[in-house]
Amino acid sequence: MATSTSFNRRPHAACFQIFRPVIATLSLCCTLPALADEQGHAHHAENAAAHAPIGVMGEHLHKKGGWMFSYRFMRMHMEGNRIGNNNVSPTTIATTVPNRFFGRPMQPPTLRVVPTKMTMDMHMFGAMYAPTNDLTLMGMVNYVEKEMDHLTFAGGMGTAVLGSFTTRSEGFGDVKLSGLYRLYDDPVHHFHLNFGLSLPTGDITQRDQVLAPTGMRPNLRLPYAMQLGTGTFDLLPGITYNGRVGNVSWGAQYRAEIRLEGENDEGYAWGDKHAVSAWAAYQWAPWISTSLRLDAMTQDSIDGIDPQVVAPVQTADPDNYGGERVDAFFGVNLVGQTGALRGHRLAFEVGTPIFQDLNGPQLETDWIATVGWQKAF
Ligand SMILES: [Cu+2]
Repeated sequence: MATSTSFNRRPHAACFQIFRPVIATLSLCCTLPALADEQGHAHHAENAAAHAPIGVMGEHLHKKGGWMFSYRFMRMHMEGNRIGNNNVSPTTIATTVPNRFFGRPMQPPTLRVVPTKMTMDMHMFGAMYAPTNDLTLMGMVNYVEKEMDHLTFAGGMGTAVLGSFTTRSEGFGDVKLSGLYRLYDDPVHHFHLNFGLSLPTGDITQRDQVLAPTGMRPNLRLPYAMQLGTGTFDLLPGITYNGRVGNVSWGAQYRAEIRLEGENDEGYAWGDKHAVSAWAAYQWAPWISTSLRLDAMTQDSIDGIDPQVVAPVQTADPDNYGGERVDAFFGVNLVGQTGALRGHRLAFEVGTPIFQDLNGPQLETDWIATVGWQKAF
């Protein structure tokens, strides 16, 4: 007998939601050349190849006194589970993967609740200011919305499904403050250093109702993946390279997240993360460029444990976090050259993993999309 709590079956609707802004972007880009033609050559307006793909953060500096404001919307869609490189079904997880809390009251020997899908939406508001030609300061505030669907198997063993449920969390994430420092510049090559600090402003005590294998519906502290921040002060070091000759541009960036504390207030710390991105772009006209990007990242599992997160579900086990992933992205940058659109940058980038090796069982990433607007003053 199956019961269901606000279970959403709308993968295609979710897909469409993210492509709607993309379609809007494409229709806008059709109007841009007409505007550019009105005044012939557009002088001094920045062109499309002046920026890296929108999914790359902190990739450019500003001239002394320059300001920039930006808004980015990112959606990450995860569906299905992996252990290492291999796909694993909910039934296999529920009947074979040990529950680390087995032996405590009401805890079955294997995992009996299996996440099937997760979406994460992030609204990112950013500001940049350059006090000197060599230093640009950057601040970013995020608003995060998370949603995770689960299947609950009935009782302590067997393959009968009791029902499904969805947990949700939302709120402001961690505030990030960074400095970008110019290291080397010539007409083709540019290098700068990234150094940032992430402040633990995001809540890590979010709760929601779940469906337990017993049929009860307790309100519990949500597992790590559903919390809004890391809970620790994190160092965000990096180095960025940009190159350009004519209409061809390229770049690379190394970035890391290093936890500055051994554990947060709830007793754990996320694993350190290291990532490398490399991209190339071609500018078809001053108002449009398209890009390809590869991003490779590795992250450790969670260190420590939140004693309030105890449940027969993979996400409650700090060992089922981290792993390695390589994503491939396609991006478009549009920059208005004249009139009211002059200097406004609209960009999007969509990507999918080409390799995933996850400490699991863990939900696999299916696609990531970012749409953004930027305007410099
Ligand atoms: Cu900027």
